[in-house]
Amino acid sequence: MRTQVGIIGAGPAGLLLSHLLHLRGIESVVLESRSYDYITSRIRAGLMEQNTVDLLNEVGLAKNLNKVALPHDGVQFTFDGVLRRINMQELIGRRVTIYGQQLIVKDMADIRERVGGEILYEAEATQISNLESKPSITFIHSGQEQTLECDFVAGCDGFHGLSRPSVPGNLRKDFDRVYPFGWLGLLISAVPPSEELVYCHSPTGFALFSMRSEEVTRAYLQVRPNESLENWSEDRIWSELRGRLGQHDGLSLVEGEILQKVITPMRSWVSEPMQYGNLYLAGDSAHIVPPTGAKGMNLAIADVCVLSRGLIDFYQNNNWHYLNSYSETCLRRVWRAEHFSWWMTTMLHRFYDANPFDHKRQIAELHTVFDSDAGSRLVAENYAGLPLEPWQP
Ligand code: FAS
Ligand code: PHB
Repeated sequence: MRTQVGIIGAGPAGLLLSHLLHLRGIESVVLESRSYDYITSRIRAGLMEQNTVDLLNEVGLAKNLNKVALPHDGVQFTFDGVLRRINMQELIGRRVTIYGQQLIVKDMADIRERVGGEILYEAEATQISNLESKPSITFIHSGQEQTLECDFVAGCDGFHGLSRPSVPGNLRKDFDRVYPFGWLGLLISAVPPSEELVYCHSPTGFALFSMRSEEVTRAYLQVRPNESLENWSEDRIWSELRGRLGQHDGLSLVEGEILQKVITPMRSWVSEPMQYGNLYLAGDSAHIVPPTGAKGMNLAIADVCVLSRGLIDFYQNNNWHYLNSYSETCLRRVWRAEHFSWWMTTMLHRFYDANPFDHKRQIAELHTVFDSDAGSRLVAENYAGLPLEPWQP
């Protein structure tokens, strides 16, 4: 098999890149190790930045999103017995939108299929070769080992993929921060406590109340690291959700059936550089953020805009400039998102080894940020998202 751009991974990064290249007549093949049903039903990210939604509208990927997504002007925070709301629309003229990652993945996969895009499901890439000349990807599909020859490889295969390890270890620098807690993610058949997201700092730990629709709550509870689900009975879950939300006008916790519960660890991670030879890493293959800042999926989309512009400029104008500066361009925004995600995480979570001074200092930091317009504006600008690079030259 041969194509212009070999894309490993059909997550938000891989599928968006395949679509953008198609819009400018550039061929690609997407290799995805899982099935279509798996990737279009996996519950993961939920919040989109304004720039992400604008981009999806610009490139014809927002038809279903515009029908069912939930746009929010504001976001709420509870701490130290108070409830604070940041009105992003009023402060900076931008908002955020709730639209489950599995939905945008389905939208992109279906649109690619409709226009004849080549996505091979249950096709696991096992090796990338000749990265400094004409690369090839070896993969297993239908029990057969096959090879995809290409000009470029886009490593969109997430944190556990093989793209990042294909960058020689002596050329790669990894930056890592593991947090001393995880999140218990819950999908609950119940009306959310508020129409907007509520981030809660409490003496027994962090909680987040998001949603997937007006009748389905997506909630998260901070848990100890390496926690097991067996320790979280339904009674304990409801007791902690209620306790961490607290009593505030306008917020009411409605109980309902818990449809799913999963524990995920929390870490910050960046691997530099994000390119080697004709391999370009985009999304979780190059970086991970704690989900407190809701940056993971948005950052993957931001990387793809930079890579798409570089590839289009190469094929249309034989210009290498944007490809040569790909890693440097992406990392400026990646590190801003890493900082914001770290800041929101350390401000809002309880550190189990913190002493009384640390607890009081943390409360003071929350008041410093959320009692002031300047602090609220800073949170709003980063939460609603920084500008994206153009996706085409
Ligand atoms: P993805 O991981 O989405 O996609 C990579 C794809 O590559 C996968 O489909 C995988 O099957 C495939 N793949 C891997 N190895 C392969 C190989 N060898 N061959 C072929 N295919 C291969 N972000 C948020 O903003 N908010 C959240 O609440 C949130 N919750 C999350 C919960 C979980 C459990 C996880 C794991 C992540 C969560 N994230 C969240 C982060 C997540 O949304 C990512 O940022 C986003 O999926 C990144 O997209 P991609 O870079 O496309 O990687
Ligand atoms: C979600 O809806 O899954 C979500 C929203 C905001 C976050 C994390 C997760 O910060």
